[in-house]
Amino acid sequence: MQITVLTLFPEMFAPVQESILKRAQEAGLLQIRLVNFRDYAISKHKNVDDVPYGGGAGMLLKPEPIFAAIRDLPQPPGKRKIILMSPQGHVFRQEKAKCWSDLEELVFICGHYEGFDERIRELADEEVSLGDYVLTGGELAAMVMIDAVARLIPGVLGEDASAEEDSHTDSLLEYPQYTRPADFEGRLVPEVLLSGHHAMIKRWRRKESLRRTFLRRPDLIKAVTFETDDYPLLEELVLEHVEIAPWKTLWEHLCPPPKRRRRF
Ligand code: 4H4
Repeated sequence: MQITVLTLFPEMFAPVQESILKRAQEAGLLQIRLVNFRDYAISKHKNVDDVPYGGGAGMLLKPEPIFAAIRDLPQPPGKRKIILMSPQGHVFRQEKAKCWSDLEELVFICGHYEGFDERIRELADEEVSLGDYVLTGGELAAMVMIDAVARLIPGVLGEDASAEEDSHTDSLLEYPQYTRPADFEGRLVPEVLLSGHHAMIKRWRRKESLRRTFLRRPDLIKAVTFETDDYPLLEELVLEHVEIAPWKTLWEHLCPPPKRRRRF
């Protein structure tokens, strides 16, 4: 995958040139190209921002340098999406990372200052926000998204690891995980994980994923597709946690109230 970032601060992207993403680039699984759109500024002083028409605080990124930088990109080998980083975009989630990980090229336009001239939005296929807050620039948000997407590219996490069972895969949080020692200051690893009984381990992990999701993120339950084998686990969990309200979420999800027929 080719990832291109339009930014005024290419030096900020050192973190995505290290560790797993560095190895992915060395293996040819990923290319990260940084384009400083100040290089495309047309004025003598290389201005990339200006005051807003109509007055108001702050500066806006001018359209010319960004349009010129996008037009100067080589034609993509295949599917490409241009992403505008902005707090006004839809919020980035794991399923978006999965969708993007199949693309040939992703282009991130990183805003700065108080935002963009509105005409810049015409360039973007999508406008995406890291979350419901305003940052000083889109660079940190772009790095987070690059990391979340790149780790889903086959081969990037290496032979052993897999993104298949990550949290937010099928909307469930991941089950608790343990490694050696089996007894750490009296804190024991659950016996089932030491049993070698793969079916029981799988059952325990699914139940703990369900438990953790209900307790921490009942808002995710509505997106869960329950399997037949989940129902006995859910019964056990309800009996183990009679005090928690999210079961209402569950019942509404499993047995939605009948749609009221409109009489008039
Ligand atoms: C861009 C501020 C656009 C306001 C910016 C607007 C985020 C975010 C972010 C610096 C820049 C801010 N980028 N996710 N959250 N006027 N970027 O806060 O369009 O609202 O990605 S505006």
